[in-house]
Amino acid sequence: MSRLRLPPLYAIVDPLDTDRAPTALAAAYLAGGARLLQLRLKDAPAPTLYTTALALRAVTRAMGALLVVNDRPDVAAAVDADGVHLGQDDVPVAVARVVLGPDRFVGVSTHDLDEARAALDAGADYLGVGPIYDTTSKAAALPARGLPLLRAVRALTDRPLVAIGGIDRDTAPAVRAAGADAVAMIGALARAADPTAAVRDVIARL
Ligand code: TZP
Ligand code: MG
Repeated sequence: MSRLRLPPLYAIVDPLDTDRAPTALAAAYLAGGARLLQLRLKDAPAPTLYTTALALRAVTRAMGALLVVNDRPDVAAAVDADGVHLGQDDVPVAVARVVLGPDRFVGVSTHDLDEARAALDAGADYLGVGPIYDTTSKAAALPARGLPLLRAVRALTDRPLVAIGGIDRDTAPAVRAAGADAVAMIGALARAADPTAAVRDVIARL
């Protein structure tokens, strides 16, 4: 695919322990100006993931926003998402490409320089880089890498980088300045008293 351009906020739709509905969070993020949503439902049965992804496809399309499905190329293809996000424990990039075809993008989570090099060699369209700061949003998250890892990966590639892990409205500008094309957030949005206002605020700072 031609070089991918990502909006500055990579808003991950994952309610964590908040009891908020994914569709409500998605609507709130879009209303605040988010133009890229990733659906991340780690514990949902496949039928729930699929129907939620379909609903998010409809609302993102209506707003001209990109939709990425976490973990599952099959679900991403089935709902005509724009891309998939793969972790180190998911299928290889080449397998996702077979499922998704040439026009959808594939992002890969990386946690050190070796993983970043491998993801680039495998042809990832963008790299996730983190955790930048400590986070409680991911089970068994690795220790925080800080901005040095982001700067080092930036020096390797001009492909888009998505920084993740403990980023909030206060730290987002520095993360961007260290080389991230986009900053990903889960908790800072899902736990906000007013998620729409939180998105608007972050985008204004970026
Ligand atoms: N991968 C690395 S850190 C992380 C993921 C999924 C969690 C990010 O969530 P938060 O709440 O923005 O720290
Ligand atoms: Mg995964």
